[in-house]
Amino acid sequence: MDDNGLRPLVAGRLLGPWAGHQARSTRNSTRSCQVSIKERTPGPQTATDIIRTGEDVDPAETSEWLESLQYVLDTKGPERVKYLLSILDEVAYRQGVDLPFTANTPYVNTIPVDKQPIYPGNRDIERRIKSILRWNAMAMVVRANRMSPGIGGHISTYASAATLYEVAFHHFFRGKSDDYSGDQIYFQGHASPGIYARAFLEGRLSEEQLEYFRRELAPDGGLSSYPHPWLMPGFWEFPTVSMGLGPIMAIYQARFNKYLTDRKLKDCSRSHVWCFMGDGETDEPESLGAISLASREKLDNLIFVINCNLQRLDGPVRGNGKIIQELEASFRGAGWNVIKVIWGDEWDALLARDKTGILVQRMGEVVDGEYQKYVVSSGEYIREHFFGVHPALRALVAPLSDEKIKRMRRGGHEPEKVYAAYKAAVECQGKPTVILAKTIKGYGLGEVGEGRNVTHQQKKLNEDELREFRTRFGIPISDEEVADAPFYRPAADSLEMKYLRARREELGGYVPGRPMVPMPIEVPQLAEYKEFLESSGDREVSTTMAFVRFFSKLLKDKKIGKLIVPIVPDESRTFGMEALFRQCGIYAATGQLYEPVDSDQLLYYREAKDGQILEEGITEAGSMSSFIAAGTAYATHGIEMIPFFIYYSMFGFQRVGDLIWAAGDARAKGFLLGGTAGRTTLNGEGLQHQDGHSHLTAMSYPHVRAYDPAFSYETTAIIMEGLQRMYHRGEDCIYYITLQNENYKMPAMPPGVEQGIVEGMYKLSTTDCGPNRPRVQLFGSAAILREALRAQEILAKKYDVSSNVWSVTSYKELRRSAQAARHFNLLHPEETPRKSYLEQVLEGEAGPFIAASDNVQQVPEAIDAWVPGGLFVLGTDGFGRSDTREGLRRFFEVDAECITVAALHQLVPTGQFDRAQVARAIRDLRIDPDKLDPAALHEQ
Ligand SMILES: Cc1ncc(C[n+]2csc(CCOP(=O)(O)OP(=O)(O)O)c2C)c(N)n1
Ligand SMILES: [Mg+2]
Repeated sequence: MDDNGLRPLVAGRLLGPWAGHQARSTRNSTRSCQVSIKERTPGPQTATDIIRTGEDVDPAETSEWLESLQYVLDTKGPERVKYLLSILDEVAYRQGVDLPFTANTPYVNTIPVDKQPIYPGNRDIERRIKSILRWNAMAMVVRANRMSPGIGGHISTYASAATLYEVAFHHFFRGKSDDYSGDQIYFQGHASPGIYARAFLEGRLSEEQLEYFRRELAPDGGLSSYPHPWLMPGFWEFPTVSMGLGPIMAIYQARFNKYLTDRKLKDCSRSHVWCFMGDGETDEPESLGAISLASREKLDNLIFVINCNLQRLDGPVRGNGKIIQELEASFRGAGWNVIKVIWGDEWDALLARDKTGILVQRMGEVVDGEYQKYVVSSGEYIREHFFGVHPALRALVAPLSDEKIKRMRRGGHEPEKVYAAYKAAVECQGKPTVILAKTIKGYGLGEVGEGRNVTHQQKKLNEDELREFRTRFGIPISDEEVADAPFYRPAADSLEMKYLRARREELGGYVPGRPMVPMPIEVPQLAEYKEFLESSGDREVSTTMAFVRFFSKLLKDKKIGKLIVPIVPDESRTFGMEALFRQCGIYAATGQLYEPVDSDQLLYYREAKDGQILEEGITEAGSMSSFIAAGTAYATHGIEMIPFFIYYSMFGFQRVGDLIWAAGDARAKGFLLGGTAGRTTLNGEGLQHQDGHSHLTAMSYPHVRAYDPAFSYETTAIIMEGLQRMYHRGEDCIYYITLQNENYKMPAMPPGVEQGIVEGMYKLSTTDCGPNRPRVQLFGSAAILREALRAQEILAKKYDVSSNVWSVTSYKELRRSAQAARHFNLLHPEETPRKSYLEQVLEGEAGPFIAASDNVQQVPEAIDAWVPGGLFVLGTDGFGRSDTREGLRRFFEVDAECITVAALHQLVPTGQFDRAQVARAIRDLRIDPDKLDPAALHEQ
């Protein structure tokens, strides 16, 4: 034997059974968190025992190879085997042996039974607690649906995940205590009844609250259907039920924890981020879309627990395949530590007895649809269909009764296995961990739901079914009472309750929980930023440029500068923000490991461990997830952070609208800056970029204050007000501010307009053409405000028409305050009617009123009901086009000439202008009366 222990190996040939799995995987993974070959193949006792049922053209030679492998394993250990296999792999590869790549390991538990740690809890008490939780969670849904049929709810999700949660509740989840933020836990939305059931036992929720599950409008309030910090502010931390958002938010939460630690703002190094999700949920692109970020950033504070019950709503997740293997390959390929928890301990004995590996092979070849079928089948069926395919397998279970075969559990229902996986996950260093736990959907529901395709929707149990459930889980409820499905809570001094409380005390308190401690911080005053309220003189700048200059000063602000989190998805240069790279640095957990190509320049691409900017790359979804993590840091970590997420406005509400909605659910705070906004202002980019509808979408987001400012002083006043409102007064809302890239001279802020800017509108300019001349009111926003001002001139000079031009900064704010007043007046007919800001400022102003916007017409139309005589609106409905700004504004009919015509047109019904005069104006202003309707899809 030579030094490498290679003697018995036949040169140039590779080991059959492991070549694909082990050798390749060694090449593709780092050392930490690895499990040895022996650990990963619990079936055969030794390598030489293995039987290949496939073709083996030279069994004697195979044996020789296996013997040598076994020899090295026994004498030098697994590390040596790994090394040798990797060398063999490489040599073969270089000589053109094309080994099929697989990131998979065999379909068995990653942690073998002999590596399982001793379970630290009292299994018996924990089982009793879990049974009570199962009962109460089920009863909550059943009772709610008896009280109001159709109210909904889910039983089977929690039923399959109860062990996964309970092991974590008793032994892992850390509560928030003192200065320690605890763990951040993303609970799977549909498992909420189980989490409520636990809070009930813990005494955090009352029986009445449980009674009113999904009845939040009940007199004393009920429980929200799913995790929702806005509706249950002290309880839930993270909204998760829009599938896929939990996983991506969790990844960026874990990264944000590292960011806070690296910037020395808060030590989050003891926190873990746990994300529980369904296997069906992994089909959402957001679920797996950011997993490579997690490994790239070495997020060893992140643990995904995927409940692989093999079912989603309609049926199997992968009937013809294996979701666990598929996910294993994706996560291992992305560099995660993957722990499979597939089989319960009854299977360990079988695996130990199987000297040939045929059981592992069979486990691997059966598809998920078949495994699901076994759940609803008898032991006899399983014996025939699973074990019956090979005499060796059949022999393996010959001593077992059908009943025993039927009761062999899956790993996700076995606390020891789950505990082992969690322990390995929290101890893992240098990479994130995913636990793939195999379970049964609707576990414990018996014939009504366990493993059935309809189980997701199951909400009703009849008396017999309730009795069976009660008996199976040993709930002390009598036969007389059981039909009522009453809630059950053991006495406060019972063993169960004492144990439950003691475990949580030990782990730092109850979870979930979201403390609501107001933390007003001092923010700068507008007066400190007055240079941004002044005229730009002869300099033509855009609102984007003005914002960036202002932002750069804000980042240096003594009071809040370091709390700001600038977030950009690869658009800094688009917005002229590259100077910030140098000023603040780009966050990089590793620091900068290379000399940047522009290092000789002043504004070089500076990455740093304490960098402030989150340069996310091209992912608006990831950026938004960072925004949420930063914007909720006040609740999660007790520290106010101020995110500014700057992006192409087209790729905001339309692209990641669900995440913006989740930010509201999560009560996030901060600023969204929609750059390059306006359908005609971003002119050359064409239809994929020109946003003329984000303000329409924003209109429907309850927590968003949306502004479309025209001038630097407006933007500045809005942001300063936002800082006051969110960070000093403690309101949770999000400011959405659109920025444009058209350069023009910025005027100085006129006196007395501050309130109007934040409330939504103010009168900017007036012309007076004489006492008997008609007067029109022109509303303009953002860059189109200047078209309204030009129209004012045309109207005065060419048509002797007086006008007022109003800058409308926010139709949404105007509408909201008008709605609030109307709501009060509707229900208080005998009281003095309230007047909204909009009604107050328009009081005494005579129409006609004309609005022009770079957004769709529906945006200004939002206030139509409150404008005396109604509002005639010009907007940019339809697909964008590439052309000059002038061309586009004429095409969409929002330029000064079109505004002029609209104004004259509106004077016809008042008798102050006639139709012929309008027709003449159309000719004079060179508007083609037969031009295309910009919103038409096809030429008419
Ligand atoms: C984005 C989104 N699409 C659809 C749904 C509706 N939905 C709720 S649960 C569910 C099936 C869940 O299956 P899985 O993720 O496997 O969870 P399980 O209940 O099996 O644990 C679906 C489709 C949703 N909540 N969110
Ligand atoms: Mg599922």
